[in-house]
Amino acid sequence: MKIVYLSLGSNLGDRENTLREALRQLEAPDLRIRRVSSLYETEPQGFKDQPWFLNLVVEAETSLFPLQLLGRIRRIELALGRRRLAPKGPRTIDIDLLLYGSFVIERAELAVPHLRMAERRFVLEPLAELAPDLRHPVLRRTVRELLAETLHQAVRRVGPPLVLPATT
Ligand code: PH2
Ligand code: MG
Ligand code: MG
Repeated sequence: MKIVYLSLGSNLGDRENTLREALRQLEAPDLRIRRVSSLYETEPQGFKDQPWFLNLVVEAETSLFPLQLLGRIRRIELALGRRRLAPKGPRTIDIDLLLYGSFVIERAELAVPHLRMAERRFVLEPLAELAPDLRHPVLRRTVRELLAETLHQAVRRVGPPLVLPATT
């Protein structure tokens, strides 16, 4: 079993409902969601001329291998109406694999840790809520340290963690 962190974001349609549905679809016998961060409204990074995002981070425990997990994520994105319009442009849902244990993976299909996570407050702020002392396996710096350098990006907490329906 590995502990993984996922970043979820939405800036089209009913953002909160889409995130809730994504959490519901992620939860599975081989991917148990352990903790969910608060909900944050965040200024778009990269391509600026698009609506603000709702973002959150999830901590999960999984028996899936990294590429299996990536396949699962793609399937859920498609099920929730993700269309690849423009790179970094508006999307109903984006689910990114941030960390897979302390693995470092650099393949054409998948890079872990996520290549831009260390420069994105919309990732670091919710991640710091769950795991401030977690160390980035390549940069060797904690989430708290990395966050301190991104505070110029606008991020505000807008609500408590979305509640998952109870699983049996
Ligand atoms: N995702 C991007 C690009 N920019 N900005 C914010 N605030 N939140 C995101 O989730 C986001 C972004 C590419 O996936
Ligand atoms: Mg992304
Ligand atoms: Mg993505």
